[in-house]
Amino acid sequence: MAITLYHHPWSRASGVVWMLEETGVDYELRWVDIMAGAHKTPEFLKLNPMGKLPVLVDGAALVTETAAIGLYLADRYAAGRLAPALDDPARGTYLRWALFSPSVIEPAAAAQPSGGKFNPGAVGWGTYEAMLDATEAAIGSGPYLLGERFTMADVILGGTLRFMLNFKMVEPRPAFTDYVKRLDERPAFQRSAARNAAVMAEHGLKQ
Ligand SMILES: N[C@@H](CCC(=O)N[C@@H](CS)C(=O)NCC(=O)O)C(=O)O
Repeated sequence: MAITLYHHPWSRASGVVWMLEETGVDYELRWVDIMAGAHKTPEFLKLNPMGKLPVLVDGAALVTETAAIGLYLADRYAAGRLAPALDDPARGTYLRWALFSPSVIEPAAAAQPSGGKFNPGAVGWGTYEAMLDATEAAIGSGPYLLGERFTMADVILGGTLRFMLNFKMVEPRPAFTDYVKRLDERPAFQRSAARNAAVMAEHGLKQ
């Protein structure tokens, strides 16, 4: 049975298409018309009580939260390739940066416009500047977060950075733009972009 991704191309589900393409599994996209509120219906709320995309269903497994979906796919279908093995010391670095994305990069960037009124010692994301510096240090000289080795952590963190650079939510440091440019060249990313574009065209959405 194919994996089903509840999808809208303007949502984080578009990044999950990249995860699926990197993983190399069969999948189908289920259109969720978020502009018409289809993600707030009782049926959808049974899948994700947050009323948010993405949602991935794989047989009896139901996964929400973009980073969790990436980690699930890599462990389940690409262990040792997109996810370091359980006994590989690189797994610590892998998990660290995969989870840094939703727990530090996203909230720090979202909190920034409010003028940093939070106590950096109490909130998990510290400060916007510390987040930028730590992200830059994680990328280092690259090409990927684990050096020469590309993993799902790059899809998770790189996907967040791409989105935030596009919407000017993080400053365009050369380390960030060069890293995202490298990721954009990956054939799996290009296939995902084409698939998302095809859904947009099918539903008459602006690219
Ligand atoms: N923490 C969630 C966030 C999901 C999320 O905010 N999804 C947005 C689209 S990118 C959404 O469905 N928004 C519609 C809404 O909240 O009404 C994740 O990482 O997957």
